[in-house]
Amino acid sequence: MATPVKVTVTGAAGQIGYALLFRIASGQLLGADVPVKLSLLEIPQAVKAAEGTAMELDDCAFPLLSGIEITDDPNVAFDGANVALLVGAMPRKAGMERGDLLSANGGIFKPQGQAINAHAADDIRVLVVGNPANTNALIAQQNAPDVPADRFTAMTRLDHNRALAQLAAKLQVPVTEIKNMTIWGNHSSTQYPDLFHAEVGGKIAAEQVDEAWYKETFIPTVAKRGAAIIEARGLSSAASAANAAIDHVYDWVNGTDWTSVSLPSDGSYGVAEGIISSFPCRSVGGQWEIIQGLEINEFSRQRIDASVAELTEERDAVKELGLI
Ligand code: NAX
Repeated sequence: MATPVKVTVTGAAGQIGYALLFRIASGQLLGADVPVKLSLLEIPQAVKAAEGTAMELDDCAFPLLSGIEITDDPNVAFDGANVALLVGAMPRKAGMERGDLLSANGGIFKPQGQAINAHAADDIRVLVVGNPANTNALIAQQNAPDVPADRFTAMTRLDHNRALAQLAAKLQVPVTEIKNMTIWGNHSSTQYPDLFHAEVGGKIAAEQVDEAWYKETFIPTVAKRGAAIIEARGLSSAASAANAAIDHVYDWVNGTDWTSVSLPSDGSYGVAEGIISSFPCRSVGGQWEIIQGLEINEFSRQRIDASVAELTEERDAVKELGLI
């Protein structure tokens, strides 16, 4: 058997962790022939619950699962890690200011970035799911100066998949008919799902829906889908978030022509260099590349700029807090 790939999952005892771990262990994250070793990182109070999940993983007798480690120490969890899924985060509580939220998450993502820097394998790939995902990814990345910056990504794949589903339902086509969907900006309500480059049956999507539906229904529905799920389910998205994390890493490792990924900006499309913002990306040879040369019309420009402005504010706030 090949050497197992070490996959570290933080927040392993949470809802997304529960939906994610079984799919990783069954081979859906990396491929049906890739053995995996799981490392579950939790806070001390949740280690016992993570142990319970590990018992269930054992009980599945997954052929590809070569071992499970459970710890509350990031230095152990990230030791030799090849893939890190940073899911555990501090949620916004009622009355919490943005500064408090960023500061609480800095207390999580700064030491995790440092532990990744000190202990992870040379080929480490990081996906941040825990919110505010883009800025949490920035904090971790800035605290891991020895790791190439482009190994740090944040998840906008759930937004991307939501956009595919909404458009497919509107046009009554299978999701497989839709190509070149893009989410730009922050994983927040300012995100911009772009239909000017998406194609349905080979034709531009924006030309197949009326403008009012696009601007007043589609964009807010995609951007506020997380809140709608909470309203309906009483809990935030978990299985769909886990599914998006699987899609993101699978495509990163195995290649894809076009998807949405939040990664450190190189200044493409006028997005401030260094912030972790969502772009249209392809994956080639295990590396993300921003798809270049797209024309950005005035409407898209305004939307992208608004979301990027939010990200630069968050970056400035975490800088002020001494987190980066
Ligand atoms: P849960 O509250 O069910 O689980 C979070 C887990 O993280 C808990 O078990 C907690 O003990 C653990 N944790 C907290 N601090 C930790 C630390 N320092 N080290 C290790 N573990 C730690 O939340 P869940 O529903 O699983 O959501 C997890 C995160 O995903 C949240 O921040 C949530 O906002 C975010 N989401 C991001 C999405 C995205 O598209 N990027 C969508 C889904 C989700 O809302």
